Amino acid sequence: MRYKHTAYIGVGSNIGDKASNCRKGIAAINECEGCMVEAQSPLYETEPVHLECQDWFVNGVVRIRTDLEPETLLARLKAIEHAMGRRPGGVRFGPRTLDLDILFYDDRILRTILLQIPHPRLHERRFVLRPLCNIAAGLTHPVFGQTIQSLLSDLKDGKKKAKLYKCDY
Ligand code: PH2
Ligand code: MG
Ligand code: MG
Repeated sequence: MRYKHTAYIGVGSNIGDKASNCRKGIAAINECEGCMVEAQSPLYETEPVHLECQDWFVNGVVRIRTDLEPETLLARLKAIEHAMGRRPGGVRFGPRTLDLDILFYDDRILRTILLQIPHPRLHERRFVLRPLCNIAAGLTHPVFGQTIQSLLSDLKDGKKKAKLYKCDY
């Protein structure tokens, strides 16, 4: 295998042409030196969570193979967000042109100020678990010891909506 590590990246946008922003973000990850996109979920239109008074998002998830260590990968993802017009200092949980979050990196558990892996809120987010289930239903969360399928079934989010984005099928 060319690349040693497997990571899952959450992709989201709720400003401008959201689906196009997500697709451009995914293409840019694949073009990164030391990364290749191995699998891609469909895109979903998702109800905003945490900060509800904003536009719906388009969300998806990709599985990548990479030689980059998590901190380097994070820096590359931030550079892609920046190139797509995102600037630091926006409202927490607020609108964004492109959001690229590391969800898992192998079965590593990392808790630093800069980076938390697995992503600390992924298990409570339908907009992550729903697309993740398309490409990694049997993956076990290294902290909770539950599969993605099981976390999705247990979700208590008041049935926040995540519906397939119309152009994907
Ligand atoms: N991202 C957030 C906050 N809320 N809601 C949805 N549906 N999708 C997101 O990607 C999202 C969100 C902060 O990163
Ligand atoms: Mg995010
Ligand atoms: Mg982010």
